[in-house]
Amino acid sequence: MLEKKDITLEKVVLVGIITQDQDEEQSKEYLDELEFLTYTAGGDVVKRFTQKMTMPNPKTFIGTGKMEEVMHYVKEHDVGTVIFDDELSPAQERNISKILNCKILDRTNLILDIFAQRAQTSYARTQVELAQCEYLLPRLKGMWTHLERQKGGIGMRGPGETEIETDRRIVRDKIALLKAKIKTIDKQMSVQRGNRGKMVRVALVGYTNVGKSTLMNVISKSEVFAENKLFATLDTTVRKVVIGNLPFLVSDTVGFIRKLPTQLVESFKSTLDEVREADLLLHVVDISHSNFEEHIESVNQILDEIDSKDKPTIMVFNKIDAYEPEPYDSDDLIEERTTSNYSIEEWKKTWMSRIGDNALFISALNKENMDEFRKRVYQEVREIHVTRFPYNHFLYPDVEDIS
Ligand SMILES: Nc1nc2c(ncn2[C@@H]2O[C@H](COP(=O)(O)OP(=O)(O)OP(=O)(O)O)[C@@H](O)[C@H]2O)c(=O)[nH]1
Ligand SMILES: [Mg+2]
Repeated sequence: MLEKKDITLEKVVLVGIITQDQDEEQSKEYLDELEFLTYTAGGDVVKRFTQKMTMPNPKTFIGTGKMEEVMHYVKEHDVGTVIFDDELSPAQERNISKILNCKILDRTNLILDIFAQRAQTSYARTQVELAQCEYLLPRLKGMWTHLERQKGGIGMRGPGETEIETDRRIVRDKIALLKAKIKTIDKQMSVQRGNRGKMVRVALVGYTNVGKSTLMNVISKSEVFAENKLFATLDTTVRKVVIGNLPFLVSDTVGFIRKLPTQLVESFKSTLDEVREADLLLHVVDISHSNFEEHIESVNQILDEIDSKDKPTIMVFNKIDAYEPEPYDSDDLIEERTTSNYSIEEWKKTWMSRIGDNALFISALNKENMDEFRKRVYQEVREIHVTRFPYNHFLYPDVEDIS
């Protein structure tokens, strides 16, 4: 059912709004991320439109005048897809689609599409398909029916294509079927997880593209796929890692993102079981990203949603090699110095100082500070390990003595 094919770059226009709780700078960062998502999905952003408004227009999301501007641009430049940064209601989507006469997607849609492209195993594909069906269900009526659906491309993968004209009931049946299929696989997976015995389980979590898979490869000498695109990893990989004689399991799993569609969190619940059942979380952060604090916040929110926010956690600030504070002119009396001008040393004195030795600063790419990382993880894992196997405590030396 899911299509997986390479598509040529299609022309895309992005639309976002600037509101009271989302100022211009934030809006720009969100659109930057949306552009990265679009690129990951195989699109080429040719223009962005933003509008300041107190609240979105219930009919067309942005105002009528702005919409006309977008319409002219789309016509003139032969744009195939317009992507909105926020979730559109089914009615908004219909209205806008009529005015612009091209494919209309929102952030959720785009993320679902990327997941559909990237799902490798039958399990991941089933989960994505379920999320797509759940997203589609309330939107079935009259969605894009006036458009040619044969074109394919971004947002056209998945159940929408064939079932659009048919009954909602068919989609509902399909949802039931997919859920049953997932349940069966879940059972097998939970048995597998059970077979791993009492070994300590560590999970890498974090925003997408922060370097989780790269770190996994460094510590486990495995070959997990890592690349500079969002959601490179969808399926969970579990590897045995040994530090100073002490074996434990590390899992690398799907990255999180701001406004991760709830349908996806729902259907990826079992993938996320790996996180839920972990003894220790390594929360990886890309400190070179200007928005990393917000990323931490989004990740914490999702951890909360899957009941995992109170687990022992080590914060791993990665990509220190790429961190560059914005230059600050100390003679400048107007512009105040902000956190964007901080060096890493200064950052360490902020809220980060409160996490104490549960904050590590590394570069997985250049293997910087990996010794410190290994030692800290060893210490933590050992502490959990000896509670389970008290009789072989002596096997594991103090952290100072491991090589
Ligand atoms: N400069 C720098 N780049 C890094 C570092 N670690 C990872 N990267 C790069 O960041 C990009 C993303 O790395 P991944 O390991 O795929 O990130 P991920 O967190 O697994 O991403 P998803 O699976 O997509 O969620 C790749 O291009 C890596 O080469 C680092 O320490 N420094
Ligand atoms: Mg990855």
